Formats: sequence, structure tokens, C-alpha cells
Amino acid sequence: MSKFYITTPLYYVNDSPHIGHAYTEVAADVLARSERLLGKDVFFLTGTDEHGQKIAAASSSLNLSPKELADRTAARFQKLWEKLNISYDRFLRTTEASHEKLVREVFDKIHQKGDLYLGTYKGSYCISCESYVPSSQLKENLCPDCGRKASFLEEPAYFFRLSKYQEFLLSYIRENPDFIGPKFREKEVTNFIRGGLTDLSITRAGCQWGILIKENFSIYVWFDALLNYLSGINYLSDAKLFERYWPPDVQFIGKDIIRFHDVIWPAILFSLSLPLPGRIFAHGWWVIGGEKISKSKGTVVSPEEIISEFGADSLRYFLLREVPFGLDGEYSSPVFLKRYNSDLANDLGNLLHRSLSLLETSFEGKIPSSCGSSDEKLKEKSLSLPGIIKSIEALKYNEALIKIWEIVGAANKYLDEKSPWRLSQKEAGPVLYNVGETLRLVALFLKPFLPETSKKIAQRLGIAGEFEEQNFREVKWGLLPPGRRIKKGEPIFPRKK
Ligand code: ME8
Repeated sequence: MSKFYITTPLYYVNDSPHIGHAYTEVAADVLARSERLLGKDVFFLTGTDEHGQKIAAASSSLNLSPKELADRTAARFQKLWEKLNISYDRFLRTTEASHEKLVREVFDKIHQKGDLYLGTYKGSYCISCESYVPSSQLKENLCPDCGRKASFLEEPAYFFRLSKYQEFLLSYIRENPDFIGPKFREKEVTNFIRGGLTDLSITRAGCQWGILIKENFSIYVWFDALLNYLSGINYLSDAKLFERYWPPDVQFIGKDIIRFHDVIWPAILFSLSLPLPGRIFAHGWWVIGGEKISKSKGTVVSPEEIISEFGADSLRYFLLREVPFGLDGEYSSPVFLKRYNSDLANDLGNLLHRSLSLLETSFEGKIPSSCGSSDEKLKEKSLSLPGIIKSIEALKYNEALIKIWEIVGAANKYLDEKSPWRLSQKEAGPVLYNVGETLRLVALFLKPFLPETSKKIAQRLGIAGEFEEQNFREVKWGLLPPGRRIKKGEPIFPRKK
């Protein structure tokens, strides 16, 4: 069985989760579920980034200890992921003892290799991005990435010889054209590397909220956090687990953290002589009025509120359908509502509801026999659904959903054209069978995207038990059992105003 190791960034615990965080998480969940349906041995890692000055500052403004704030926010992330049906295998918190131990061990390992030296960091630092800002990039003392005021630091520090890996990185990127995704990001990364890499301070003397090492240094939060991808599968403590999954097949990140992941992270792996991830893919931002959604700008949209009004699957659907993965998307409530009503309430919800209503009124609520149907078109279309697996693996989620909705549209059209309500029992039966079977296949391919909805459709069709076992490995027409009792119920996506 082939393995599939997938990761998300670890989210900072200074603030509660918003739809930007949900976006990365849902995207990773869809791929993880899809690879499981293909029979792969999947490990899906996510978690929270809990050290550093930014979190220390946020906690003191709330009169909490950093650990209290971390406990509170990590629980909020976990609760949200539960509501969104995120199927992670491990939720890692960087304050866990096993992670802290691993970070210290890696520090020693690269020290022994000769990749660390003691020096002094003198320059600017952005607490919000937790990044060292070269003076050439400062704009009136503001961080070029987030626009906030940078602080000046002068402190002793251990430096990682990042500069040593400049040529390795460039040749690795050249030889592995899939490593950086989307493709259009590659140039920005190689230009940055060619501009010259400077050694990186990986300790902070001025911040005590971190993994403490000798002489009262704490580990720089990004060095600590990046190593989660190793400690998440027990590097240096469980060779069996580690060897089973390493290296990551896909790592999802937002476009704001490309340099950390495409430059610093692979250099650490070079230093440890470990194989590099297959693909690091940076998606775009959800923005409001063109600006990245963020709590400090007061533009946070609460995923919990959307979920309680529309359901988890509606949010999952919207995030992946609305914008091609990799580009930015403008969020607004009217756009969300429009997408919900047109695609979920009208197209999918209505197809299910009217099919079930017809089965209830004309077929005693049972799946009719498929015999006598000469109509092959809908069957052929439905059997093209496995084609969406390619789109999912190419991370073209919206393309996959568009293709599924083409089948939904074709089934609605088929029902309109055949008008089974005007036909005899004998003629109407196969028409409704075809639509029911199309709905089963649509539900199957919605499993990764809309896990609750696909289950609901199967329950309504009376096939909840066997549907659980159906996967992407063997896709067949005709598995809906005639005679099975359906459950009409209320519309699964009621129209909203
Ligand atoms: O950067 N739109 O954490 P973070 C889309 N702890 N995605 C967004 C988003 C938005 N408006 N806002 C956040 C960190 N995200 C570090 C990572 S990894 C070793 C350490 C998503 O909480 C996006 O994927 O600021 C971003 O990279 C991630 O949340 C983490 O953001």
C-alpha cells in the first residue's frame, strides 16, 4: 500500500481561528480523504504553533500566561476542526514535551554537523510575522510583509548556516519542478535565493517563551514550528513510524509563509540529510476589501457562525468552489449566500428532494427496478466522475466541483426532459433508477468534499451501510439495490434569505 503524508501549517494561538485557517484545513482534509478513498495509507498532520514573542505579548494583554492562552486557543481550533469534520491523524501542539525534546535534539544534531555558530544578531525583527527583517527591506521601520512596526534587536544568538545551502536549494528546485506549487511562485523563490541567503539566527535571547536551551537561549519560534513536520511522525523516537511516512507528499501553506517553507525548511532538511517533501503548495488569501482577513484588522469572519447557519459542508463547499486554489478570493456574505442557494439548495438539494418525492408518491418509497432503461447518456456521464480524482490530485478543487455539478445539472435536465411524473410506472421506474444511481455516484465523489452531505444522500437512498465501504478504487454503475426503502425527509439544503 503506498503512503501519503500531508501537513498544514501550525496555526498561531494568539487569536481564534477564522475562515483563512479553515481554508487550509479543509483543502488538506479533502486531499487526505481522497487519497484514503484511493486506498493509500494516509497520515494527516495539523496543530498549533504556541511559542514566541507574539503569543507572549497576546497573553500578557489578556492577563493570561502564554500556556493558558495556548490551551484555550488550541481547544478552539480542535473544536472547530471537529465541527468541520477534519479527519486529521494528529493534532500537534509545539508545547508538547515530545516536540520540545525533538527540537533540542535537532539543534544538537545540526550543531554537531558544524551548521551552527555563536554570533550576535543586530537588526530588525517583526513580532507579528516572527521574522528577522533585513534593513534593506524595511520601509520607514515597517515590516515589508505585514506593515507593522519592526523592533530593533541586538542579542547573542546561534546562527544556522543557511548561506551554505544556497546552491543546493537552487539546484534542487531546478531538478524538482513540482517541489514549489503553484508553478508561478517558483520564480519569486529562486530570485530570493539568488539575491543571497544570509545565515539565520535560530535562537532568541530576548524571548523566554520558547523551548529553552543552554545559557538561557530559547529556540526561534519558526525553527521550533517547522520541526513539527518531523516530530509529528516521531522523528528520532519511532523509526518505524517515521520511515513509514517520511517525506511529506504534500505540504499546504498560505502564500505568506513561502520563504520559511521553501527556503529555511528545505535547508534544515539538507542539514539533517533527510529527503525533501514532494510538494509544497502555497494557496492564496481570503481577503475582504482586498485586504487579508485578519483579526487585528477587524475583518474576521467567524467560521462557527457560518457553520451554525448553513452547516459545515456549505462552508467547505464555498471555500473550495469559489476560487481556484492558489489565487486570492474576496469573501462576502452575499456571495456566500448566492453560491449556497444556487449550487447547494437549487442544484444538488433539489435534485435529491424531487427524486425522493417522486419515489415516495409513485413507488411506495422504494428504489424501482432498473430494467427497461435504454438511456445510456446519464450513465456514461456519471461514470466519468472518476476523472475528478486527477483534478483533486492536481489541487484543482474548483475544477473537480464544477465537474461534479455538471453531472448534477445533467441529472436535473434528464428529469425535466423525461418528466417521469407524466409516464407510466413501468416507464418512470428506470428513469428514477438512473437518477438515483447518479445521485449515489455524485455522493461517492462528494465524500472528500462534503462528508456529511454524502452520508445524508446515502441515508436518504437507503444505502447508508454499504455506502460507507464504497471507495474510489472500483466505481461501477448499478449498485443501487432495487426495492430498497428510501427516506424522503426534509430538503438537505433549505433555501436561505
Ligand atoms: O503563519 N487566507 O500561522 P498563522 C487564507 N504559525 N489562508 C489564511 C489566511 C487568510 N486570510 N490567514 C491565515 C503561521 N491563513 C505560523 C505557521 S508552520 C510551521 C507555522 C492560513 O496562524 C494560511 O495557510 O499566521 C497560513 O499560512 C496559515 O493559516 C497559518 O497562519
